[in-house]
Amino acid sequence: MAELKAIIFDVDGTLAETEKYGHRIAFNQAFKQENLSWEWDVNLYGKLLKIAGGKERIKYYLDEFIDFTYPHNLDQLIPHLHSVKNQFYQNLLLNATIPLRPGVENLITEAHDKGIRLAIATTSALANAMALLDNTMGSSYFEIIAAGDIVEKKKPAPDIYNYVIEKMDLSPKNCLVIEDSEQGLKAATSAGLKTIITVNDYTKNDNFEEAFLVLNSLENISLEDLKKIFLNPKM
Ligand code: XBP
Ligand code: MG
Repeated sequence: MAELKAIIFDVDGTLAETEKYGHRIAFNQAFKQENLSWEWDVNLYGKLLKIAGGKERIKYYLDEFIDFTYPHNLDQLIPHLHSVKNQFYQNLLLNATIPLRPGVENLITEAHDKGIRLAIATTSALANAMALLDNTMGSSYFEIIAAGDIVEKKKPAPDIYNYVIEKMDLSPKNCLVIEDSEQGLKAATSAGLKTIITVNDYTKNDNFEEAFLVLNSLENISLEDLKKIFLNPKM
């Protein structure tokens, strides 16, 4: 039987409800500041979440949701908007902390204290992931924080998970992933990783057929529970 040696956490939607309380709001603040009439409401944002990555999401919106004539400087416009949005996001986290989801901090500290290796694999920009951690439990528990453009292809491609496993010199069979979305699940399972899903309002209707287990949250889930689940998901 493979031993559980490492847990790899997604960030947005898994550690905290950052899509709901942070990213969407920051995108809209950036559009407004840049005098764009775009407004992403909750329903539209749910659709846009199909594409991971802030820059990629803006491009998807322009391609599929509005009639937009591309300016000659689109290559600069999208990164510019994304960087304005990230400033708003980081300010928002400084001014009103988005709490970690129930059970997250307890599980991470317990796993860390008991020698389980921990990592982050996110499509968010590194500064955004750090802003969340710095404003909540800190980042020292994680051996690696793999984020954003560090790999060529974002989730649902497996690249970010392959990156973490390689850097930590781990075998996929010894790792467990905690994700919240179908795109994240695809990324992790394509990297050969067992994945537990904790759903949220944006992802509750996603297809999680390939998940090892689907939970509402990590509340009251101990490391011992996870170890048992890792060996036998039916327990
Ligand atoms: C979720 C994402 C991110 C955020 C926005 O990442 O897709 O793009 O919505 O963050 P994950 P950025 O679930 O993998 O943590 O604007 O920094 O990309
Ligand atoms: Mg996520």
